[in-house]
Amino acid sequence: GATEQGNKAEPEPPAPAAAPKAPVAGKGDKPEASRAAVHAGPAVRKMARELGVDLAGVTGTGPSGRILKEDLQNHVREGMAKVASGSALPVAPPAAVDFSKFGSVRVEPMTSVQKLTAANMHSSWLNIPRVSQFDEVDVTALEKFRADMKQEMEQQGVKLTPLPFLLKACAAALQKNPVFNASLHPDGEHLIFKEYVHIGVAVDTPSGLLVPVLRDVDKKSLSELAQESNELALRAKGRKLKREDMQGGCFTISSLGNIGGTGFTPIINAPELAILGVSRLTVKPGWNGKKFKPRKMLPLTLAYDHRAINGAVAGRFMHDLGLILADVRRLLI
Ligand code: CAO
Repeated sequence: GATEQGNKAEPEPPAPAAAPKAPVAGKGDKPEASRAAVHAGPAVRKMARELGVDLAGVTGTGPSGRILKEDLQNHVREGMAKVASGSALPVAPPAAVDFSKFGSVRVEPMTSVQKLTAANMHSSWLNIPRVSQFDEVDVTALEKFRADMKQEMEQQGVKLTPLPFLLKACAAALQKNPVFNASLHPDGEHLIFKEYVHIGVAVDTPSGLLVPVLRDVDKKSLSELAQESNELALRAKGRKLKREDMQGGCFTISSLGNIGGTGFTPIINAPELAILGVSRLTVKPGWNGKKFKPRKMLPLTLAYDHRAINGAVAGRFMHDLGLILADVRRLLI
């Protein structure tokens, strides 16, 4: 799933001077590993012990993710509010198991990106009633056109992958089905429709998953989008993205097409309402009424927030997307 948005491309916090020890069983209280991995001063640790709070579950807002007294207070306050409203859910705790009893282990700190992704994915998973819808789109003609254009684009230094076509097709489907380009209002009584079409793309980087956002996708050409997505993916991989580069998305595309798999169910990048998962295209026999012909089929998953989007609209979104990807000349109309 995707992602963390608005994450600062700040340098990773330095590794602790002494490598955290492997968990030691039988000490009675919280696991050694979670104590060693958290970044907090002695006063905050003391307060957490008194309150019985595991600091591993507290999000730090101080420099390099350091947990401040206020963070601990907010954590307790939020917990109390959840209990009071009856919405407290059992959380999947970090395992308090001494794995070293079973074989050698290595404990490594998570990067700031990984920690943010973990928090955002958990929150999205717990809070959003998500539906995932699957389809397969015939992209034979698109792939032929892409192959024809590839060399010409390469001469301009641009690698033409299926991504810009997906971006453009999503932008058109978002405009045709505006509820997909909206967010729920915090008052729970309104929808906020966006009149711009900015689309995030999940990029796998050594420090974790980053989601740079391409702006005004509806107004850009395929070659502009190809160039921009090449450049953003490179900057993401080199940790050169700025905070603004990852903000303002209306929708996200998560493509595992170059890696493999027949399908997956991505997690919504809230406050967006939907995400498109793209898997690897395969050649399949397609019946043309007389005989079977080889067709290039692209598997897609559309995951959406059922609080705001109904199945019928999602069906129409997928249908619109399929029409464009099957015949990209529709983008000219
Ligand atoms: N099916 C088959 N091949 C595909 C494909 C698909 N759906 N999508 C891309 N490819 C091909 C490309 O065409 C290219 O091959 P050619 O050079 O022969 O044309 C090759 O795969 C490499 O593509 P790429 O990865 O360099 O470029 P991209 O534009 O497809 O993707 C990006 C860019 C940033 C999406 C990708 O690099 C990436 O990081 N993917 C992982 C994202 C991720 O982790 N998502 C999971 C989130 S959920 O946890």
